[in-house]
Amino acid sequence: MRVDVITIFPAMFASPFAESIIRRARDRGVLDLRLHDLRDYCTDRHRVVDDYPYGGGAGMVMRPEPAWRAIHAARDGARRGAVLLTTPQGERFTQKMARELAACEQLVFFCGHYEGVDERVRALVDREVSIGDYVLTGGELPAMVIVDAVVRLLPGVLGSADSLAEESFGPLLEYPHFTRPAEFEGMAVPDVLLSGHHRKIAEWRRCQALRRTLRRRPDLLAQAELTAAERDLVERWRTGADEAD
Ligand code: 9D3
Repeated sequence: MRVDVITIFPAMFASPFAESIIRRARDRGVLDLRLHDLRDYCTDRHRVVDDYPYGGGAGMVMRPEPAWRAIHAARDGARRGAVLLTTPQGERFTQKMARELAACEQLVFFCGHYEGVDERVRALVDREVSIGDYVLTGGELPAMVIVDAVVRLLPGVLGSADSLAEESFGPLLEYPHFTRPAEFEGMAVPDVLLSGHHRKIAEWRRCQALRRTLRRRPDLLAQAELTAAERDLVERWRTGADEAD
């Protein structure tokens, strides 16, 4: 996959894109990542990327000319792809969207800044994306988050153990994890995990996952495929006075 990022802060991407999974994807040639400094697409001497809003008001607007030139320079028409604008007005990013984007041959990110981008730039944009309802300082971190979520889905990026984990990614939260030592700061690992009884361990984990999901993310339980017995269990927890987890 080719990923182009258009930004006024290209240096922000150096470390996140040079470590861990993204680095491995680049080293293996699965990811061809290209950073574009928006200011390089200015034609004025001072490389100005923002201007005052027509109609007045607070804040600045990203000028259309450098944005337009940068997107045209980045987009490779021979590849099936999408131009994404990171903006608080965008559609909420989800794992489903990550899977859709992972099917593209190219993604071009235009990282929003200031109060926003001149509306006419949207003629070149396929999707506007937000990563959630909190206020960040710009669209760079959201672009990194999206690239991270998409690239790990590309074939050949994760090891086989991680890929298996991806396949089993369900609508439930994960069960609690433990490693050695069996007792730590007075806290013991649950006996069942030391028992070697695989069926009981699987049952315990499923039960813990259900319980956690009910307590922390009841919205997820609605979509989960549960057995009749599991539904009963959840119903008893819901109506009973169980300890929070
Ligand atoms: C005063 C109105 N604000 C809109 C909610 C202005 C504004 C705040 C923050 C305009 C831009 C920004 C910078 N944020 C992003 O560009 C951004 C973002 C975010 O702040 N949260 C979650 N996802 C994203 S994607 C881009």
